[in-house]
Amino acid sequence: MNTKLMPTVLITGATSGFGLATAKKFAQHGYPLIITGRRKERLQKLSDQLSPITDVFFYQLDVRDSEAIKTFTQAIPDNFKQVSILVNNAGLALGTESADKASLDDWHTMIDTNVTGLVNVTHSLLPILRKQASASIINLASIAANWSYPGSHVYGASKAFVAQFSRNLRSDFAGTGVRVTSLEPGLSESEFSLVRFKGDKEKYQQIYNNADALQPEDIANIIFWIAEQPAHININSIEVMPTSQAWDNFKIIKH
Ligand code: NDP
Ligand code: 8X3
Repeated sequence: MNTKLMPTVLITGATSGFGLATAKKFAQHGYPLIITGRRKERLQKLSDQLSPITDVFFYQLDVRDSEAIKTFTQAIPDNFKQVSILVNNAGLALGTESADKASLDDWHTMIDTNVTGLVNVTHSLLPILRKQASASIINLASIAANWSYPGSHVYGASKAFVAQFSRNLRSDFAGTGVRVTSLEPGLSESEFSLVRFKGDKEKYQQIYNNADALQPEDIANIIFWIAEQPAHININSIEVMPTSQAWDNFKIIKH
């Protein structure tokens, strides 16, 4: 197929959940893809699956490693160099204990991945994105960026960084071809909670059981819709929840 005129989409964390569904969505519409993540065998499998319908370049990448990201950016083959859509999706939450019981290592891992990792990738890709007539950066924040809940501490704070970083990038690039969106989903069914509960399948299943949670394909559709808007439209932010979820009442602890 002739993909010359299609902008390349770069997705971080394409081995699971939102990233995987987003890769499939853009592939169905013929966009050339760069898919990244730490689990190489999953990248290989996805690449094999999508290569019959679009051009795919996969690269094993840990977003926390700024040197590896520089090497990666230089390794992008010429026919994928016109990256116009960056989906900064790689991220994770670890633990739901209250702050005093949380692990400092977990806090560092969330900050290193959700904050430093996203910044690493963005900084490395900006020179390419700025060269495009029109480009989109779609950052995965969360409802946890906007609303607090017990056990969210560093996770929610890391996503608040993503939301504010997105607004600040908007300020820098207003009037240029670069658009920026903060996407802020609520409860969504993916490996996210399996990672958060450190492999505890029972807790993982309890979260999603009978919850009618958002599905990765729902988020992929929204990401695709954002990217497909005409160049003069910037979707600044979208907060999206399953119908089954709403803001909690402000609780009062009576003595
Ligand atoms: P998944 O756990 O299913 O997917 C997370 C992806 O991030 C995986 O592909 C994983 O790949 C990748 N990833 C994690 N750490 C790293 C790293 N250090 N370097 C590179 N890639 C990494 O979760 P979701 O799809 O649900 O989550 C995607 C994003 O959406 C995250 O940023 C999450 O915080 C956010 N989000 C999720 C919500 C939910 O309820 N599910 C709601 C709101 C936001 P690999 O392990 O192969 O590296
Ligand atoms: C994930 C959504 O509500 O688990 O970002 O924090 S929530």
